[in-house]
Amino acid sequence: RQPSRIPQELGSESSMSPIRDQLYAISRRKKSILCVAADVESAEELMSIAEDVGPHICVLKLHADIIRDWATETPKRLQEIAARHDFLLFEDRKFADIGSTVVAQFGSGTHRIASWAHITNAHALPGPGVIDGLRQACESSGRMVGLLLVAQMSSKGNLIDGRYTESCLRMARDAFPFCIGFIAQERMDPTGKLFVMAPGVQLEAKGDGLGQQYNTPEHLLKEKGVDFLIVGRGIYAAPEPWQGRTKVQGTILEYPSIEYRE
Ligand code: 5FU
Repeated sequence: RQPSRIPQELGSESSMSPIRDQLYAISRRKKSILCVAADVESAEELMSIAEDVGPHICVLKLHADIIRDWATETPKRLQEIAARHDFLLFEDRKFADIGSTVVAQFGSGTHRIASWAHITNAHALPGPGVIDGLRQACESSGRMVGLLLVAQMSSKGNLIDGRYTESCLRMARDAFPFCIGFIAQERMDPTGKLFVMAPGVQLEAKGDGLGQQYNTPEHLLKEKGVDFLIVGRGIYAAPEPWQGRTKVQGTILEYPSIEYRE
């Protein structure tokens, strides 16, 4: 079985971004382009989803600020599960402030994201200072985190237009290899150096009544050329016939298999 869509263009740039190399290596090993969004409110639920989907995913995406009982050991437990099941941790923080503020938001506070996340993301709106601040926080913490810029959103009526998206592409190129890709709805960088993770994915394209818009995996991968899919409720809140752990496992099998051809 050959992966059909995993980015191949590592070339001479391969060693420039260890996080990106790690992500691609996991993707190849596990034959998966799946990132599961675990938007649950307790640490136990988060761990349970991480254990269930772990064997099938390359990335677990979370919003640490949703977890009501986040504790010092929560990231350690996540890191242990991530290491055991071979996936990366993506904190979907969407930083969007001036450089000096994001230094503190990234490195300090309750969540100390820079100390445990492999990947995080930011809006490009404040300008390159947001990237510089995040990079500085990484340098201070002594660990490199991969940054994704939010170049497009899946939500209805969002204010991002083509010009903004183009500016994101330029900012991301300037910030490579710290910036390794985008949150977007279509392929951004023709060279493939910067990859795209697309949220707003379900097997049936509909919405959620709060502005979320879904596309099918086929559409995003084949028509839009994205590299990785982010699936949340389509997996952990899938309807019958799956229940509990089996629900997650049963659903998840539908996603990675879409990516691969014999
Ligand atoms: F940047 C974005 C975006 O444009 N759309 C999103 O849906 C991020 N997201 C996140 O992806 C959102 O915060 C959720 O964590 C996840 C989608 O979850 P769903 O349950 O698959 O709708």
